[in-house]
Amino acid sequence: LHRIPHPPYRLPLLGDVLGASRTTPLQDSLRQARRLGPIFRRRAFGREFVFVWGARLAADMMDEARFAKHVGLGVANLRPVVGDALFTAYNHEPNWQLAHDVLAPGFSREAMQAYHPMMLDVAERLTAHWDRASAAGRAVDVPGDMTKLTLETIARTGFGHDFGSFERSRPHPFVTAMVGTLSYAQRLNTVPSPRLLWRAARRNEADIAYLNRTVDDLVRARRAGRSGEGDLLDRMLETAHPETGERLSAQNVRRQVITFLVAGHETTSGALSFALHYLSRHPEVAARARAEVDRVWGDAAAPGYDQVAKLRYVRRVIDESLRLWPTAPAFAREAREDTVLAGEHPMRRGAWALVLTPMLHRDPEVWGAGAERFDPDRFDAGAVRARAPHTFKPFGTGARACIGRQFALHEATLVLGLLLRRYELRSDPAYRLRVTERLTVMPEGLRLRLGRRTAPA
Ligand code: MNH
Repeated sequence: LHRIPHPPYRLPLLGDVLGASRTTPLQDSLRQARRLGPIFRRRAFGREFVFVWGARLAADMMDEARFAKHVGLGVANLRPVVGDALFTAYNHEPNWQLAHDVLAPGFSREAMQAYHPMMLDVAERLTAHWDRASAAGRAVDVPGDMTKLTLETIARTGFGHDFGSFERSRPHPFVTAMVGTLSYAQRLNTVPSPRLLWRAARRNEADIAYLNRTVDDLVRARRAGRSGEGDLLDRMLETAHPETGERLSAQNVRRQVITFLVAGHETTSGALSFALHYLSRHPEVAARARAEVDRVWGDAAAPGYDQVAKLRYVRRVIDESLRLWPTAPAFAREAREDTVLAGEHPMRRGAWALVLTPMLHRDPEVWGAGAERFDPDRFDAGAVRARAPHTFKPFGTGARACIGRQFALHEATLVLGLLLRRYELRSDPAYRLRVTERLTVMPEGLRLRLGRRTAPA
């Protein structure tokens, strides 16, 4: 450990005060990373964390034989809400494998094809909303509207539920409770004792109770009413494990539903928002993407599943946005046994480090000196083949990688395709990208003006 660099000015308790901020711990870590190099440690509020971002070191941590997901920090703080559901389960908990095997078919290609018309339906509620804004010459609130879209998409495809987000001027109370409980989890990391947050803790209890109540209503409605035609909730309630015949318990279903509603929308919303920001700032990229949409979709009233899969360049725009701003910006890995990281840093069994993906995705040894530049061509097939493995990890890695990856990518590609086909995106020249952090990242205050395109759709 003593060989791992750390910032100067160490004060007890307050940690590395220089540059430490409650609201932007991630961006502070990115600054430290640039000063301290590919592996560094940082005290924050009484605890010490090791960060890894150099491509060679990070790739070694992706070795599933020696490393596994570590449930710590922000993830562990969510356990009072979602316990052993997929995202927060410890590796050894039996409900992880059970839920993974039962739910994985809900993310197969066949399942995506079944979700596609529902995704399209929700996306059309967004364009109806944006049509009104563009007709009135009003700027749209990009992160706000993307969050409405992605929440409605996962609620509809996963659980046959409608939060009515587009019909509300304020966020649905479920979203408020969810944001409340996520920020509380993050704040817990920044104080020496949770007792300092007693007032917030009481609010948090109320938020959790509201989340639970919403989900219980949803399950009750499903049990009383029609089937969801094989959606995630049907799977959770009806499907037995293919080998053991075991089913998810009622308590576990509640935890999974909250997990999917949360994990299934914040990150995708951020990814779409960053992509729209970059598209608005790179008209040549937007023009190329739009030309692809026009070519592949023609004047089809509604694109089919395959027509979305064929938008290769739009997909590269999303990949490149996720490179610069992976919206779940870090994940933790722990040593399964005593080992030596990259032949240099001895680690005891259970020792862990955070992989700082926004920095891994900017390592000049992989991405070159212009790594900060937005350039979707980094993801054309030849460039991807030429790159070392484990250098692009927005969805995590190994057995505990994101189960919703294809879902998120299909949804984001479909929505960007629809928006590019329909609107010109006009950015406010005065806007400078500011990134807000909860457990996920989002372009703060991003607003765009829209021009309606007349041709061809
Ligand atoms: Mn998702 C795990 C990023 C969309 C559901 N997700 C992860 C992890 C990352 C991640 C990183 C691994 C975390 C860790 O190692 O601790 N997820 C994303 C991003 C997007 C995303 C960047 C969108 C863009 N995720 C989605 C969607 C869903 C979803 C959409 C659901 C529909 N994710 C999950 C679940 C897990 C996960 C569930 C936990 C999987 C497991 O541990 O088995």
